Amino acid sequence: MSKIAEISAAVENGKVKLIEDLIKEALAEGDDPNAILNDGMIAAMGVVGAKFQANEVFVPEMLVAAKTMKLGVEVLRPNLSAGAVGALGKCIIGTVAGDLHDIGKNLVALMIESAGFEVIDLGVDVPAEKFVETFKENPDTKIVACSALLTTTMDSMRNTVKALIDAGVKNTAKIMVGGAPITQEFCDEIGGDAYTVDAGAAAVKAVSLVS
Ligand code: B1M
Repeated sequence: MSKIAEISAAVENGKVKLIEDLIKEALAEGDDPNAILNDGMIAAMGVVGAKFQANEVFVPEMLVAAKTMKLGVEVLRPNLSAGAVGALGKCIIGTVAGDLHDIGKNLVALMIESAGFEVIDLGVDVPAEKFVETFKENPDTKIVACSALLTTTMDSMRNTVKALIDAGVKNTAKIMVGGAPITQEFCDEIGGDAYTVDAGAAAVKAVSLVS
């Protein structure tokens, strides 16, 4: 089994104690950090999701897989970051109200930070008012980024974008949206400035929006 396959299996099976060593070994053997992230860890979370849908695993297994993935991302973090932090301005990011998923949001935050932004991470389950309040406290913000992972929190994203637009955010900043159930059509419908499918694309888009 390749090291990346071992990493994938460790995330899928929630082997928190193994993940740090496995990633360090993979890096030492010359595996590409992006391949470790995408083909190893993110792919494993997809398998966990499919198994959850098929009632083969349940919330506790999803949680332990998520914990393993988060630790893995922390170990990989120095190998993924590159840019001069903060040079492109501020980006406020959060997972919208009612939604507790933060792995994808954390990856977007990491990539956007690596691209050169100062990231203000509001965490998960963030009320629309909190996004607006933080923007008012940081009027020099260039990007506000909202993540949602549940079809049931898409409405929450709609409310958040509306609150941001009503507060005049679009006069000086751009609103980015993303997450598994979000589409370009939905972004257009709710008035977002940009939708991207993954963290890498989000960082590229964020840079182009301020350039
Ligand atoms: Co939940 N969960 N979960 N879960 N969970 C999903 C999302 C689900 C698809 C699983 C499934 O049924 N197959 C399903 C949603 C179904 C739907 O709405 N259509 C689901 C469900 C139902 C639930 C609960 C309701 C389960 C329950 O309690 N019965 C519950 C809801 C809790 C809540 O939020 N209120 C729940 C809970 C949880 C845990 C807490 C146990 C845990 C989250 C832990 C954590 O995040 N700290 C969890 C997990 C781990 C998952 C899966 C298995 C993995 C999510 C993940 O981290 N993926 C997930 C299944 C799946 O995704 N296949 C699932 C890896 C991550 C890198 O991908 O987050 O998609 P993702 O991020 C991507 C892109 O979406 C994008 O970039 C990232 C990649 O680069 N992206 C953006 C994300 N945000 C972006 C923002 C952008 C741009 C791109 O611009 C701003």
